[in-house]
Amino acid sequence: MGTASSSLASEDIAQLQQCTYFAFRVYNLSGNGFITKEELLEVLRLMAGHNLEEDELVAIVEQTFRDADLNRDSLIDFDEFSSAMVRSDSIRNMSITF
Ligand SMILES: [Ca+2]
Repeated sequence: MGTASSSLASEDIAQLQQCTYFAFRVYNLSGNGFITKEELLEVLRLMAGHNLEEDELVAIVEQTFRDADLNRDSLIDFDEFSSAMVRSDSIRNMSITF
C-alpha cells in the first residue's frame, strides 16, 4: 500500500488542508489550540445525536487519540490533527461531516 498523501492530487491536498483547519476549529471548542478528550467527546455527542450510545462515543474518542495523539500527552494539536487527517480515513470521514 502506498501512502495516502502520495495518492492525493495537489488540489485535493489543498482542500484537505482547508477542511482540516475548519474541522480542527470545530473540535477545539476552547480555542486554546489543543483538542482534549472532553472536547472531542462533546463534539461527537453533538454530531451523533441519539445514534450512538455514550460508551460507543467514548470508544471512538479513545481510538481517535490512539491514532492521532502521537506524543501521548492526551491533547491533539493541529499538527497531530492534520497528519491524522492524511493518514486516517475514519478521521477524514468524521470531518467531512462538517
Ligand atoms: Ca499530543
